[in-house]
Amino acid sequence: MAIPTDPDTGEFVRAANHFDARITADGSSGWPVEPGRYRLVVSRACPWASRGLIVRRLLGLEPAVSVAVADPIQDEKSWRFTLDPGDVDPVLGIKYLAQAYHAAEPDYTGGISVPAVVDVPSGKLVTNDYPQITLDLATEWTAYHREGAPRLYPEHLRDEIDEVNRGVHADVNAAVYEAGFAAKQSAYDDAYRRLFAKLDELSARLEHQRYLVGDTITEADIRLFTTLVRFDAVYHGHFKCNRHKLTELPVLWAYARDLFQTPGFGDTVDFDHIKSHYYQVHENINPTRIVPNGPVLSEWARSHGREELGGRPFGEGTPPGPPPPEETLPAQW
Ligand SMILES: N[C@@H](CCC(=O)N[C@@H](CS)C(=O)NCC(=O)O)C(=O)O
Repeated sequence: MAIPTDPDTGEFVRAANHFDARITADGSSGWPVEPGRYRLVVSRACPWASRGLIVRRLLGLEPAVSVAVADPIQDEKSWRFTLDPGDVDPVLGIKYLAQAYHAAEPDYTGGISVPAVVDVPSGKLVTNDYPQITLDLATEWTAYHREGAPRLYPEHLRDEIDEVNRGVHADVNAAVYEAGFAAKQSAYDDAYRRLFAKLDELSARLEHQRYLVGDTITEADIRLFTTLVRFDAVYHGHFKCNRHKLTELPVLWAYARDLFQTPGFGDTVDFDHIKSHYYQVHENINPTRIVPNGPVLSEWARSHGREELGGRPFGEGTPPGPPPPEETLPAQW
């Protein structure tokens, strides 16, 4: 996979999300909320797509929004459904996610990215606008949330969640990629510095409070979690984010384990998909495509002790039940 970088600065250039339609409860966008109508296409390797998997589980949206899981290894036509019988997604009837992009816009020549929400009847891509996808699952799909679903983006906390998310996006979620894909030392140095400064700041914030905003799980925790859970497996080595491992940052490590052990988080994580994607797809930074054997994953099950900080993970609500059988992942250690 070619990694676009700025020739002058050596900085990684992230493509914009081109399809940004919204699915709304009142249907005013032209895409009404409707159970069974949309398919969320993800890779379990991808941190941006994994937000959607977690939110869907926490909110109990599995019966309303189905999921297609792409092969973690893209080929030259990008994401493909080679994990499914006949290499075809059984609901959309396509081999490549690109077919949904081209059904929406035949002349589209941009990147084919996950997460992507596809309209099942027409086969057209509706949106790949990942920050909005999860917010809309939390706020537009409320009629189909399970009983006891948490409020992941409550109105009275939105300003604070948005502010935390801005910093986490720039200096954590995106910064690991900017370090890993930098083509010049200065670009790498800058991303590395911002990343670890932000992780230090987040460690201080989370030392005495269980969650990032308020005393319950919110969208902010989900966005931080998807980078932390990949940290030692891929970002520390492959992306050279190696001042410390997550396991050497006691507060963030306990925070990440706490979330991992919360139903809806760890049960969406597939470390095999994560490792095989990063190490095999980014051939420019790992030309041998060898996938490392470590790290030891059973540590994720270790107790975290953060119950002592109080907090109510689901607020007035309750944890979700186990994932549906067809989405249950094999034991990973
Ligand atoms: N669509 C977003 C973020 C999602 C994203 O980067 N997904 C990755 C996988 S982690 C992907 O699908 N990359 C393939 C591509 O953009 O062509 C973006 O363009 O920045």
